[in-house]
Amino acid sequence: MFSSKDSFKDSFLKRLESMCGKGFEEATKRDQYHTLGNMVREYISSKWIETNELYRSENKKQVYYLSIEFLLGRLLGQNLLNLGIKEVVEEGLNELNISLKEIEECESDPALGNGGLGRLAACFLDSLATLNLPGHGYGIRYKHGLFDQKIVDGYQVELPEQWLRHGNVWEVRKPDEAVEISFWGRIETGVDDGTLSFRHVADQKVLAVPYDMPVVGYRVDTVNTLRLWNAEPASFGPNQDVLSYKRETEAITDFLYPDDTHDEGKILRLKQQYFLVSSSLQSIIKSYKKENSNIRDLHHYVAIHINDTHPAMAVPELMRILMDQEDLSWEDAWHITTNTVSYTNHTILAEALEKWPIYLFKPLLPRIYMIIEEINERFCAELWDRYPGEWERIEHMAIIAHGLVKMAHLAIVGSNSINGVAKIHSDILKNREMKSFYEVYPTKFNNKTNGITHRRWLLKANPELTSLINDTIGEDWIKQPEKLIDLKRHVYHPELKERFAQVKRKRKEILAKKIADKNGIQVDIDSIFDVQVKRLHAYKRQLLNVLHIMYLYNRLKEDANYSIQPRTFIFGAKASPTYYYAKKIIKLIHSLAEKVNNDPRVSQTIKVVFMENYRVSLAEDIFPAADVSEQISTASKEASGTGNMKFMMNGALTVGTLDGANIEIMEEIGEGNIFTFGLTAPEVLKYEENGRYRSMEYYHHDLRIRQVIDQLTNGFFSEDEGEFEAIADSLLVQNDQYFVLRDFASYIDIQEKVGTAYQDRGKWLEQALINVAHSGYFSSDRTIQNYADGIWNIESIGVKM
Ligand code: GL7
Repeated sequence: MFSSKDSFKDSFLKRLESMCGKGFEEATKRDQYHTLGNMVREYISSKWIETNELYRSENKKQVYYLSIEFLLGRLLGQNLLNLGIKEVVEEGLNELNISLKEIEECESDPALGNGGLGRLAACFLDSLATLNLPGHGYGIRYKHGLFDQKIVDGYQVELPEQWLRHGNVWEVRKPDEAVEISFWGRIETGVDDGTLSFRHVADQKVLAVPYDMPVVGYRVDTVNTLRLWNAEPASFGPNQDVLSYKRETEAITDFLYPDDTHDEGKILRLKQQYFLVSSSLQSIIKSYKKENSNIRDLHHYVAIHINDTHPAMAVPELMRILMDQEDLSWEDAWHITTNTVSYTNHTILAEALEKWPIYLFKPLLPRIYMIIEEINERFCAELWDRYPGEWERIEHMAIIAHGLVKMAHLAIVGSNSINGVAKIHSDILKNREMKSFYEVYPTKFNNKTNGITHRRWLLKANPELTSLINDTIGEDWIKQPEKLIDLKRHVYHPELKERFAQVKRKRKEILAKKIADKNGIQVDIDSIFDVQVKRLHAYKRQLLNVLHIMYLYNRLKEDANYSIQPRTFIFGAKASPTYYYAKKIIKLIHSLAEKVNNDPRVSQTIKVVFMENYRVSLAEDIFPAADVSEQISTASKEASGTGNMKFMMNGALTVGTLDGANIEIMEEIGEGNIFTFGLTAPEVLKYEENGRYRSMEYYHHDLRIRQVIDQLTNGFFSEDEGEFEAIADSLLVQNDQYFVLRDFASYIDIQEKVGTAYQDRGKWLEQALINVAHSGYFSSDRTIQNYADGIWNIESIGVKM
């Protein structure tokens, strides 16, 4: 049906009629979307079946990537591109007077993740399939993904997201592969044939029903699987409160927790975690046993990766299955478990390290708790042998202590590999945060610097730049992104620079139109598009960006001769609904935008735009249009960042601290092609240790700082002078935890350099192209190959149709 545009048109029209029961004329855009989506799904299915059969027959090692989030973004466009049928479809639709782009916009943007961590998981799936690696995702089919953000009078309001409202063409429900999960109840211990046995009784059962989604590799026949679990009632008993049981079970998969990096200490979250882990492991073991008779070989055929600590219960759950169901001894089960499980740490923020109170954990998951206790006792005994008498050290490293279960400790002790997500982050793990564990397990720790899929963030998001690259260096880079470096030989060619400038301009126009439509703000295409898009968090320091804009406003107001390169400051960010400070920052950006954009003179030089409801599909419009990428977290706090890579790949120059992957970006492109500023990580960590930082001194000694901070509370922005008091307090009363004032002067300086640099157009374009040329290293294909070789020990399996 996709072999030529005529046969496509034919099938499309027939299918539209049979599916929607309407003629072509009456069909809506959504009908067209559903028709096309179904055709593509059907086209995928033969490859999907073939891939699964091949994996079964080859019986080689496979990896299962467990993640509480997969931030997929829309799939139609990406699938068409990966399948190599986008052109046929687009041309066929054009002849029917239908725009593919408009059809694509009918697809909801599945937001089953909060930010970087969830999006990383989605990029990894794309790379696994493209590299023909046998690797599958396991996650949760949240009925409501991350909330939709509405801005009302400058305030964020959250609305439930409804991605499933019109169905999901990509998923296949597999009720026959449902499994049961047990919560609550108690454990009865008995003796069977002389060995201890454990029976979970009086438990509440929940049914986990899988919905499988195909993960299509780019121009290969591999189609892997993303399995998302849905919670349903298992069975109804005679004396049961049917309604409350139904409500309680379904609640498990109703909502994605809208917290980014914070650990949400809710029992429902704990239920979600065990639900994901238990259903996934049961399903993995079932399919393993179909092909393999000896459970003792599991780790030779199966790798289980836990994405952060949310699925850390994979360790005790695998132990439970191996001991209670497969009758293995503790020692054998432990050997298999620790050789199967590997773990990625994504943050060192203390508030994000999950710790569960025993009083919640133990009643909900009695058998899992027992097993964790035993793991803990054995681990502490080993520590005692190694460090006799060092109680404090052992208490500090224990998995259970002070009434809490520490999930990171469980993950470290129970897995064979622990990796950070950028060099600096992995070093901080080894030398500081997890130092004591690194001493005990030096060989387990390693680094895997994050990556992004260039297929979404360049090919799909920026077809204009893609064509330009193809015209310049051919198409090999698409399969081998490191070959983007070939572009470097050409960056001084005036013609390439000119064409790149045109591409950028076109993409700025597209974004400017969106801004005009949505925000009613006219922005200047010739201004620098200076962008900060990411979750709203104190450590990411949107506030530093805001204070700089306030400073510019003041200068422009006070000095009629002050002249700078015009700039459009663009923000996009969701704040966790309960994060008071973050929501105030959103309000502050809006108040600032109001002031700046409505000032007849200042607005000719600078503008401020907040783009509502930042999400994957909006990001695809923003990255290609950016000139400047703001990566200004307090050094040591952003584990890696991945937005930084997406900007770079689209030819934006970075203004950044020496944090996370910014450092590796600088190493790749050279110090002359990035604008770095601010404290380094060792400097921040030293301040934190010695407690010598006094933000008040900066307030008193720097007039620019004093002016902007005073403006937060003197009625400059708002009749309600208390509106931004919490922000001012964070900087002064609470001594500025994230060193905003400490880095302020250096940020102002570097921003001035950015403005000047932009005026040397030729050089700027070269630098932008150098960024693109070096971005191949940050393809998630490189990252995934590193995981495959260094952690999972899996090989690619060529799928031949
Ligand atoms: C994060 C980190 O904050 C971010 O720096 C990193 O790029 C990402 C993927 O590794 O993981 N950790 C985390 O808890 N969230 C992230 O985005 C939510």
